[in-house]
Amino acid sequence: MTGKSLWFEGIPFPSLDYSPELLREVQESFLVKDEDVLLLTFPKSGTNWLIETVCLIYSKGDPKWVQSEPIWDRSPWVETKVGYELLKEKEGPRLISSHLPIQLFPKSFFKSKAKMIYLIRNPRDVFVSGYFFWRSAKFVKRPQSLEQYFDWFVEGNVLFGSWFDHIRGWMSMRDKENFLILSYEEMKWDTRSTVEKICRFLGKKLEPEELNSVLKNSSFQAMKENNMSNYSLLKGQYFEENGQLLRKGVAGDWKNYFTVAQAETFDQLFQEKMADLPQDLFLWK
Ligand code: PPS
Repeated sequence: MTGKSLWFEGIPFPSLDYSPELLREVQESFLVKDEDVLLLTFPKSGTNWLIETVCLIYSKGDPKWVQSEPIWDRSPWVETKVGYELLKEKEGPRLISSHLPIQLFPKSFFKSKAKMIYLIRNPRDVFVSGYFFWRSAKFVKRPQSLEQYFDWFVEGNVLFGSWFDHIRGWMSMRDKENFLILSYEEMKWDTRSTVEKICRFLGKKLEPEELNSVLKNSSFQAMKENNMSNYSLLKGQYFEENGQLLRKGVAGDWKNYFTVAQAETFDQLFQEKMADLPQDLFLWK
């Protein structure tokens, strides 16, 4: 059975583990603490890679933690019922994941000193990754074809809303010192430097062998083989057997799927919606 979306404030959410009451409570009442670290993305931007990397930085490259606790418990999703309950109970500095657009994010964050990392990915690759992922999910309205999903995506009628609005909203934070913007593409092209950048931002110092271990254990292959990180534990209840979180893990896969007409439509839309933002935010160009 495939699910329907849950609509809240004009944004579609997954139907399972989300509710309008909870989304309102998260926004109004969830208390972000100064020592929390928040990992923010539009879905399919490389969130789990970022989470795994940060967990490994916290454990100084020791893979025990990432190999023994599911990724959604290590850095719970604040907007889900399960994640919200877990976070309220957690002591000490917390890692918190979220796909929420800025206007629905916990208000307390904006008065806190908590650090946030926002990861951007080429929306064309976000689109392709999402298409294949949601086709195997049981809790969303599934796209029937790439063409159909393309129309949904450009209209912003996909989970967590318009990619363009999500980015624009969060980019308003870009000059704040507790806000770090990274891109999936820079993580791919120079993973080591990106991990070093994250360490500097979080005030963490790693020895060279610890850094090597972070890189090794957060690699695509290591994550694909790690049952605590590859979502295989969710197969059956949430996903079909063929569902894969770690599908290809490359930059530029959209070129294998877009028609010339779709590429032109997308370029034009991007130009219309994003021209006034600094273009060096978009490293895939
Ligand atoms: S979700 O469901 O929104 O949380 O998905 P998310 O984790 O944001 O994005 C999934 C895509 O990230 C890729 N991925 C990686 N790429 C490179 N290296 C590593 N270690 C890695 N881990 C996850 C994953 O393969 C998805 O991209 P696609 O293009 O579908 O392969």
